[in-house]
Amino acid sequence: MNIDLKTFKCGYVAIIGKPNVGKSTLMNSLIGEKLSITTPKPQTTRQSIKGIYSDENRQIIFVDTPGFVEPRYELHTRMRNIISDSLKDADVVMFITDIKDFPTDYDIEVIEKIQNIRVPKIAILNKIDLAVEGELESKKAQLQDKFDTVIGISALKGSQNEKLMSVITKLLPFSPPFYDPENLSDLPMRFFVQELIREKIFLQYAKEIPYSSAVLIDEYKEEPDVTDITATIWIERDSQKRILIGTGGVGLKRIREAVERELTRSLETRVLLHLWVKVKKDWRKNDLYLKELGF
Ligand SMILES: Nc1nc2c(ncn2[C@@H]2O[C@H](COP(=O)(O)OP(=O)(O)OP(=O)(O)O)[C@@H](O)[C@H]2O)c(=O)[nH]1
Ligand SMILES: [Mg+2]
Repeated sequence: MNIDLKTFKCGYVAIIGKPNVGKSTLMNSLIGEKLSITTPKPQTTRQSIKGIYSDENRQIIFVDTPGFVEPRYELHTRMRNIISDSLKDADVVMFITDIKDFPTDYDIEVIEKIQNIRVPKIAILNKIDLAVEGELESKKAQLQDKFDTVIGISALKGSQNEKLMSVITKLLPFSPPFYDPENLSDLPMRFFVQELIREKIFLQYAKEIPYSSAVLIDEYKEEPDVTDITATIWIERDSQKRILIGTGGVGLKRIREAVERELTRSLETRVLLHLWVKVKKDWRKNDLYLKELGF
């Protein structure tokens, strides 16, 4: 790729907002790859996930964050710290809200929190595919004075992607690229596998099981004709372990097959996944366990 360093732009864009508003969906849509898992349940994302977009004029490093949550567990406190850290490094802040729910108490809290951060801010009213006539204009008006730009989009449909990318580019500083333009992320493949397993748990189980689960990859072996992966799902209680595994192991088998199918497609090689379920009692409240699980 030929780049002109005099005009090249590069910077970090922090994506923040309440759980379930579509932050991860938007990042994936702008990058054109599924980097961050998305599910209909709130609090899907737990760590900050970088997605890197590069072309000959710019490199935009999106930082997808967990949604703001009321800290009920030590895990939530860490999720909050992740959001604060991503704001410290940001060149542009992109606040996302669900047009149908705006303004929630969370929205107001987040907007207040970012008011004094001295970088350009974009407000995004997402899910306009669900909005009624006139809703976009009236809600835009409520955000106009607090943000540099307010824009309505549907992250799911990718409407306005080009417009949004050009708004972001205008706000970015001139700088050479930070990452190799070939890279889409700075995270290793085993992280994405771990997240994919979590996504299937979120999609397959109701209530507490998804929130009580964490995944660690124990072994990742790439052989010429097969990628062989062993992972453990850590869960908080014995009763949950039984539900997760299911009668005769059907629950676990469904997760395994869904992950194998998706990975085989994206890695273009045969993938074998070996899954274990083990209990770490109340890991979300336990400092040591949280460290072991990578938080
Ligand atoms: N109708 C509609 N649904 C959307 C749109 N964008 C996202 N969604 C859905 O909203 C749900 C949540 O999306 P996510 O991208 O996981 O939300 P998030 O903000 O990353 O959530 P957390 O990671 O929990 O903070 C998913 O079911 C998405 O498919 C949109 O533009 N329109
Ligand atoms: Mg997310």
